[in-house]
Amino acid sequence: MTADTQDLVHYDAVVIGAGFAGIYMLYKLRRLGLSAKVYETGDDVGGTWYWNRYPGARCDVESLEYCYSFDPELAQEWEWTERYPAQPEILRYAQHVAERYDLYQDIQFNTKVTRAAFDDRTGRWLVSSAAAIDHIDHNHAPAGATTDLVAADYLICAVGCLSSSNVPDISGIDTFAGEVCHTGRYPKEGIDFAGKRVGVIGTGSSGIQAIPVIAETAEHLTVFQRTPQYAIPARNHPLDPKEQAQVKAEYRRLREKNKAQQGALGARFDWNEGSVLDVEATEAFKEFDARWEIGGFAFLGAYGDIARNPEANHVAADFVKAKIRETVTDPEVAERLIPTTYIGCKRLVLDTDYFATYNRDNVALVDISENTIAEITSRGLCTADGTEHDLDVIVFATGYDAMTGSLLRIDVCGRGGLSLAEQWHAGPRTYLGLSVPGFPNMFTITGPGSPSVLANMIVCIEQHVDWIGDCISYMRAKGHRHIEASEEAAEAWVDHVNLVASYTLYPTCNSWYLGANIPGKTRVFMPLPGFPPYAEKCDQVAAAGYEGFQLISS
Ligand code: N01
Repeated sequence: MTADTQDLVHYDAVVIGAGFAGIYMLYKLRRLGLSAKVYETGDDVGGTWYWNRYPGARCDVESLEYCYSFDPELAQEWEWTERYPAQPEILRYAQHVAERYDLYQDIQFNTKVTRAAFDDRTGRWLVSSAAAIDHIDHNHAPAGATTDLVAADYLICAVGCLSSSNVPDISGIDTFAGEVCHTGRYPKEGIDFAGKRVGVIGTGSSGIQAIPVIAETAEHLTVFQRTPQYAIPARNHPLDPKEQAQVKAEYRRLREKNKAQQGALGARFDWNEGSVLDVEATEAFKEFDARWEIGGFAFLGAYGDIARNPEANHVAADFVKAKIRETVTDPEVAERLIPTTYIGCKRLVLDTDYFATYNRDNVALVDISENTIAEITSRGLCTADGTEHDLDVIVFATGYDAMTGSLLRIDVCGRGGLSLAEQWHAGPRTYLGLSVPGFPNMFTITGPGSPSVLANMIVCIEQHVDWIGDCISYMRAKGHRHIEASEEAAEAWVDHVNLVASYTLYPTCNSWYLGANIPGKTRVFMPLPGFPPYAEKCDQVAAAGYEGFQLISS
């Protein structure tokens, strides 16, 4: 970057992304009296909940827990309508927050940050941005279309863990005559499936939510499944105002209790510590049945060793397999839907009528685990055995280049021109998931190495934003100009994350937690299991004068 940086507009902080992390960060920076600019690719706030407009999109964390807690008045005034919030309601909530705290004025929409480089000469970040183009894979900004260059003391990446959509490179995709979309980049105007032959590729959380809804209107739906998934009924329902009032009467206590849970959620359910192996199978099945009726992640709280012990995991998995066989009337289809991985090893999915959807006459399941998709033609999709599936619409529910994709698609360069891609060539290396060695004054909200996707994202976001805010205040009070994680601290942190993960069954399957869904991506377990010890560690680091960081005053 050769611009004369003295002439550039300067902000104390630039924030990338106006999702839940970005807008709370902006609020926090304002409260600290700092100038800030937020860049956002979409044309409104909401982040992942702005883009994920696919039919059936709904959060798998309960509404009363999937919201901010930083302002008790906000928490009391917002009324949720359902147990689990649907995408439009979450988006309205994000918009409400942005309006309530007058945040819109500092957010530049329809703008993609293309490059962020630390300028060794001035000790500031130089941030380039361009007009965003709307495209199925719009993570790629148009080359050379830089429209804006600003300078900032702090670069705060609030880019989201699941924002960089993964569209598989299937030959012929551009020749398809029908409509194509990705669930994470779903068109605002929606898609009318009535009278159409629809193909859905992918059976993760997004596919499993979309499939039953699309099946209701499509003439025919073909589901292309590479790996079967475990799903537990969500048991969504309208929220009883009395129940909501009761929860809100003790809201602070509930939110604090949540923070003491491993996943920072579900404080209203019992999370048993006991082993499923200490009880008779009939008793275990009774407990699982009760939790199946409650719905949601309460299922995983039945016993403490499901996520850790293979034998214990089998008991829980067998229960769900029995439910699938009970629900799906065609035994051959049921067997194709039975997962072979450990339950919970990939993120457990909460569903509404997913397995029952395969009993409909207009729904077919195609196993593409071995008979892979060979090509997409103008008429549809062709599998390796030569079978042609004629389609009018193809929905990619193929997930994300998770946790690192959104950051690496920006050309981020630290001290001495070190690129983030180089720094992370063997997998993401952060200290606390908050900071990267070689990248002074850059913070990553819910970055790799923090609990993030293994916990309630909103709780994780608030904890990170509060920590970053405190850190900046500390630096200003002490006259420090730069903060940077040390190589040793990051090294030790990556080892710690891997060690903690190794006590669980998470690393045993090909999940996006490991980057296994993206061809060529280095396989490293990225999130850290366990919110409470993590938050405690962050507090300890701060209390010890930001141990593991180098603080530089000039
Ligand atoms: O993505 P996924 P998602 N050819 O990666 C398949 C959160 N979320 O968007 O398992 C064929 O889970 C892939 O197959 P396989 C939540 O954290 C939350 O569904 O890799 N198939 C898989 O079946 C979730 O975990 C909510 O073998 C291909 C599917 O596509 C995360 O987002 C709702 C393929 C992708 O599943 C991601 O969920 C939605 C290929 N080349 C999402 N590539 C809620 O809150 C991938 N697949 C409820």
